[in-house]
Amino acid sequence: MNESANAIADQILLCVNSGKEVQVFPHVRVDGDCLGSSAAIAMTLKKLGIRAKVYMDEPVPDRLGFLEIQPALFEIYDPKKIKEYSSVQGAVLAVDCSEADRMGRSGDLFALSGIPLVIDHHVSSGISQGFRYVDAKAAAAAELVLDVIRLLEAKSGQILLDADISNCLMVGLQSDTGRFSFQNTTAHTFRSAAELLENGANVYINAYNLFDVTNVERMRLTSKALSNAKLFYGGMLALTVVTQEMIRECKASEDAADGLASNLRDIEGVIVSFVIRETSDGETRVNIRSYEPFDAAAFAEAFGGGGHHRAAGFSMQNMTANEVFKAIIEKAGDFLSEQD
Ligand SMILES: [Mn+2]
Repeated sequence: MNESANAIADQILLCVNSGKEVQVFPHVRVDGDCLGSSAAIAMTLKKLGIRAKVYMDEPVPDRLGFLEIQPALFEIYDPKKIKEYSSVQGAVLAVDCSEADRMGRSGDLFALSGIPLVIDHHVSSGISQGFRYVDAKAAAAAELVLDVIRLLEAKSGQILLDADISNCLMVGLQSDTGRFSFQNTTAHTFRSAAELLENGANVYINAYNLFDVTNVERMRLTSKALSNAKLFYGGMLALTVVTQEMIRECKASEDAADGLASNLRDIEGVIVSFVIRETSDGETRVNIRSYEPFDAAAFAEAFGGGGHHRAAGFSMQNMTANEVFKAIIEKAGDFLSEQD
């Protein structure tokens, strides 16, 4: 087992009976992996008699509501309460992200600690402060959290993994592996999944809620965006734009365009797909999906974003969707020609 995983477990155990809180930080715009993994570790800590809370930038999105995690486990970060939060701070733990600037406003609270703990699987060039259990080969942060939970069990002599915790981690695995079908899925992923199944996780209900359930509004938005999609570079690049007007016309929710980039990447011959989306707060957000050898993370980094080799994204504050469109097409030319 990795030395930093060991150190993280030790740091966490220092908080037992200390009255201090382990503060868990997912990234902004939570997904199934970061929410499931954050909730799982917080629930585990409570079983150890440690105060623990997940500091969220925004409430749990509707599409992940099926997890039915106890609301008391979450704190919607309020910048005015930072003194109160910091007075109980025992340890800070970033989950599925490595740095304060991925956390939104709650990053200020995370940054107060001199020894941050990190459990992450993103390609990251970040700082080396604190204890970092980072493995870019792990399919999901949930795999790494499971490792840490097993260490906590060994060190405390308690059985901690239960059905609820297992299911939260399973949601992480299923989300980040596209129900065990992406290239990141390894034998270790399946071993972790088997362990979680044995402990009461429910793959079937999760899969329905994560991947299958939809609504008419979302269907309409998806079909509109897909029919507007354009192909470039001899069909290697697919791109579509989702405007606020389209979202309004379809009466769809803000996150209804999630998953579109994967649909576009499925077109035969496409090696990279982009979905450019106008958000209600005036940003332009881009989701990227790719096939080998196109490095989506490197592409996103060129625009100040990041992610994984096959799935990444970035946001632009002062550019319209159209301007971002043009910038992407131009930049992609360099990327695609390098790969010949
Ligand atoms: Mn993840």
